[in-house]
Amino acid sequence: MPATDPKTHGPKTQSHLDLSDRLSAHNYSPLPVVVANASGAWVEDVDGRRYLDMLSAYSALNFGHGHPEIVDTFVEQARKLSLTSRAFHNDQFAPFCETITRFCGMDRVLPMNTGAEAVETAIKTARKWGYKVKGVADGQAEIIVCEGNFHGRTVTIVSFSDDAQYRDGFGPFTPGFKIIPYGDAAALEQAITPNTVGFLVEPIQGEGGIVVPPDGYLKTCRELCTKNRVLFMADEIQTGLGRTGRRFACDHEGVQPDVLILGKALGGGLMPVSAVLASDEIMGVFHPGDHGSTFGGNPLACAVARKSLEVLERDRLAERADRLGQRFLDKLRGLTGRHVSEARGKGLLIGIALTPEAGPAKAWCKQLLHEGMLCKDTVESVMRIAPPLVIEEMDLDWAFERIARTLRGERP
Ligand code: IF1
Repeated sequence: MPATDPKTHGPKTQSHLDLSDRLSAHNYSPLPVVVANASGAWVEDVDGRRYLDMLSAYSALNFGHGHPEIVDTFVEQARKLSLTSRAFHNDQFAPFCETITRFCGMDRVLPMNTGAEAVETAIKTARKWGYKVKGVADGQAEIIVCEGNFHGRTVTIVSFSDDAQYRDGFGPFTPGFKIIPYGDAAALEQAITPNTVGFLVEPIQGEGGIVVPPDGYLKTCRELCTKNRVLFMADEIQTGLGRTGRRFACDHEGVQPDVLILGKALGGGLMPVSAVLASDEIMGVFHPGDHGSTFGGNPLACAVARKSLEVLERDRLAERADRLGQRFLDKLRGLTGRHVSEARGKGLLIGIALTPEAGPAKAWCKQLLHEGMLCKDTVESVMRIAPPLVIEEMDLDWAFERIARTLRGERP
């Protein structure tokens, strides 16, 4: 039970904390703020206190809270038609497929809902392609993944996590995965065997601590995959859709994946929408009944995702993330010293790595909550900064002032 802190806890906040503590599973330990409404980059809690959202639901809110046009699309579509299941066609599905395949430069899309489902779909795609097209012997397919990966929470996905907590108590696990160091293309070359069907990678590791791999890494991995007939599978669930200052983080190196995995912001901040995209040859392995989802490709999701992609392109949000992110990162780099060892990232996906003297990042995030800013620790010693891409430049300046003042002060 978190202690009452009148500095952060208004009276209504405390009763929400008490009730959820008593009635919900304790699989999270959120900062003590209870958000009640929001607009753009700002949120308000149940006691009327305002905070700048510098996490944006881990990039799911690239468009900010309550983007007016996306909300209009959502409400209009909800009134017209929300769900058919894939037993029938719906009139939003084909236009969605057209928009997203064009946007991604891919032949075909397979829509799902959450990120983990899309990753599972990509794994199934690679395995089936391995058996049916590459000719791997039944049951022998291998997929290579990286140390420090985060791809979701299903049993199969935690099977190849190297974070002990994500796995503890959840076995037996799914076999068929090989873990290699992140950022090391030579390790990929060594790990590939004739049974390797795919290489699954985050172009920048999010949960790993905003880890940017060395320049040229993705390009070299892409070449190794092509040479060895291994599918290059990019998990752009967090890094995609403008977040890193490009359409996709792979664009920084001109890399086109074989299998592209999207989620989070694809739902416009309103609902879970995810998707896997690939070529005719690869997606062609799926036949009716092989795979699916009750809600995948529903008309509400299709309308919202399509509008979100339109807004992203029209409002040039990737360029905006590039410009605002570079400026913000430059300023953060000026804080390097007693408490900050490094500021890193691309676009508006930024990590502030703290020194041992600074202690745990979570305490600093709590301190910034007092200052009216929402952000989140990742790994023990890194603060994650990922505001909505629509954030105003003056709001970023406001955030920088608070971050600078806090990190120059005493350890909380
Ligand atoms: C939570 C992290 C971020 C992801 C990548 C797949 C998924 C995620 C690259 C699964 C999800 C989440 C889940 C969220 C916290 C958040 C997170 F800290 F856990 F690692 F963003 F960095 N691939 N990331 O980042 O997508 O099934 O959740 O829709 O609370 O677990 P999902």
